Amino acid sequence: MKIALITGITGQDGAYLAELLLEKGYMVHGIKRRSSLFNTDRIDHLYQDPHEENVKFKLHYGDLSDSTNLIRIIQEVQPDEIYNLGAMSHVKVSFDTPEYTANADGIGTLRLLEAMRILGLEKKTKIYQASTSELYGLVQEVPQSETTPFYPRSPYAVAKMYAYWITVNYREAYGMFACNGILFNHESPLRGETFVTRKITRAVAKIAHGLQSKLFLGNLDAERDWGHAKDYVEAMYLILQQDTPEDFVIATGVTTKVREFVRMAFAEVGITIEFKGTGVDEKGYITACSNPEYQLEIGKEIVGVDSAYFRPTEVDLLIGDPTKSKTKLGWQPKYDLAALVTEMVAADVDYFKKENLLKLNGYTIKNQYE
Ligand code: NDP
Ligand code: GDR
Repeated sequence: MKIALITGITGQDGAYLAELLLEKGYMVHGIKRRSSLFNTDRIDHLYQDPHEENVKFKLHYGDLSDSTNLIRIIQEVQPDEIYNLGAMSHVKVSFDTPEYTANADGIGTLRLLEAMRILGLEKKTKIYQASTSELYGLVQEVPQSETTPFYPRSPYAVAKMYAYWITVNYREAYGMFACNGILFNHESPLRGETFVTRKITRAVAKIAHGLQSKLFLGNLDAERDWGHAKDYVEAMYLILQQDTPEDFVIATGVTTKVREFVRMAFAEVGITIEFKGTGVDEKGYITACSNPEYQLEIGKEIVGVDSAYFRPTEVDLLIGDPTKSKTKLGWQPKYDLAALVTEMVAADVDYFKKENLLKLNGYTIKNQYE
């Protein structure tokens, strides 16, 4: 039985990857951070009582900023494969917490690689580094491939650039099976609530049910190559199953503006919206609503721009070239953007239908922060 260790197991990708590896018969260990509230919502369905026999899923408290903790966990687990998904992963927040981001996202990767060397595992254990299309930053060429130069545009991307190169360096210096997956944006119903796609799909569901009046966003012109997280964790697994360690771009090859994602998401619940104005004065209005269940007034302004969501430096256009991953890994995504939007909106509509029932019956519902 193969043994995997996943950092960031409580995140979107960690949850899908853990599920995939368990299906493949792995023993899955994950590192979770101590938190004052439970932070395991996404993986609770995988929990196994440690008192039972043949437990295949185990969580360990830890943090990428704590070397001794990482060494101890890796020593205990003796993993065949490490998937380093843990990170402060929000680009905008990285401008607020740049030092912490560098520590967790940049040096955290070094700590794992060094732990493997200290424990003499550099020939036994393979490691996957969660690299990102944010490395491309300011557009140098499109579509972006494994050979496109990097130009990071945020503390997050700069930290991830260190992690990318230290992974390459340890592969070359010590012959380690260390690989970067350069993943373009990937989303799902498990996506964190403050990333733009999930923020939009939640707002669509809440506005439809009368739980929110307006959605405020930042740059509506940004273009992203959006895929489904479920497809992307398959690629992570495949990258570590190759004969030689290499870096791969994982993307759909299709790019879409944020504004178009908003339109598609509202269309899922029968709401047609039209945008008027430019920059911070741009607004989205309801022009039609085909769903009689929703009491929405035609002409109502439901989308606005708030400059608080602008980034000091933005990444305008991402579109990946997945040729290498398709030919070498045989990777093929199952979802397109339309299917992704349908699944995300349906999940949020289902959730907020229930929240609305609670509200109608006099219960208070949770505050939502964006
Ligand atoms: P999430 O933000 O959903 O999950 C991040 C995970 O990292 C969480 O489990 C979080 O724990 C954990 N974490 C945060 N800080 C630390 C720390 N200091 N030590 C240990 N663990 C920590 O991210 P995704 O699942 O979306 O992404 C997974 C990885 O892939 C990240 O590294 C991200 O940067 C990268 N990436 C993501 C892409 C995407 O589109 N989703 C694209 C390209 C790269 P907690 O739950 O406690 O917060
Ligand atoms: P990104 O994802 O920065 O690409 O990083 P995010 O969804 O945060 O932003 C995508 C684009 O949408 C624009 N935008 C907004 N973004 C947010 N979060 N909130 C808003 O209100 C809003 N309005 C417009 C942004 O400016 C941006 O251009 C994600 C993360 O998962 C990273 O960890 C990962 O490395 C990259 O994807 C690939």
